[in-house]
Formats: sequence, C-alpha cells, structure tokens
Amino acid sequence: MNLSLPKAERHLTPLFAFMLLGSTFLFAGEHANAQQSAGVSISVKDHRFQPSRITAPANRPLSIRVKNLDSAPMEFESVSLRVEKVIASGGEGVVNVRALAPGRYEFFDDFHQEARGVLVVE
Ligand SMILES: [Cu+2]
Repeated sequence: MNLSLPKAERHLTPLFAFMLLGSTFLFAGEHANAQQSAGVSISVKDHRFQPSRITAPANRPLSIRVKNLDSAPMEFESVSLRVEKVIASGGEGVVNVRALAPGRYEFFDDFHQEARGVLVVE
C-alpha cells in the first residue's frame, strides 16, 4: 500500500525505519548498562561525612557503603533517595539505591542532623 501514500510520506518511511532501529540499539545499550550496579563509599567521623560530596553514574543501581567511625550510632537518611539505615558505632552498612536520573540527592545523619552531604549523579 506504499504506492498509495503521498510522495512526502513515502520519503519518510525509510527515515522512520532508521529511527526505530536507532532507538532499539539505544535501548539495548541502556539496558546492558542498567544491569551493572555502581558502588560508592563514604565515612562518618566526628559527625561529618567524609567526603561530603560523592558522585555516581546515572541510570545504574547504586550501592552506598557507609562506615561509621564515631562512637555513637548514626542513621544514614535521604528523603530524595527514600532510604534510611541505622549504622552502629564502628560499624558499616550498605544502602542499595535504584538506578537514578542525573541530579543532586542530599543525605544526612538523622541522629546528628548537622552531618549533611550530597550525592551528585551525572
Ligand atoms: Cu530517620
């Protein structure tokens, strides 16, 4: 039925097919990437995050390893990441986070709220 299409649309058809093919490859690439998780580490000492700014790649699940070097328990918490985890003094915990869109995600110690940091996803 291609022949009954107006001339302009007949020209568009190969372009459309090409775009479809391109987006299929793009999707396959993103899918492969999404399966690999990334890891970042952070410590807390004297109620300060070290470092207070961490970076991570976008569109990949993320494991955040938090070491508590203080003599009091802390709670790693983030509203935008929707996580909270209590970590005993001298202990460590892993917070697993979904694949994230690029942006800034703030976190804090819910037991000592002066301790704040940011995860920059890019
Ligand atoms: Cu909390």
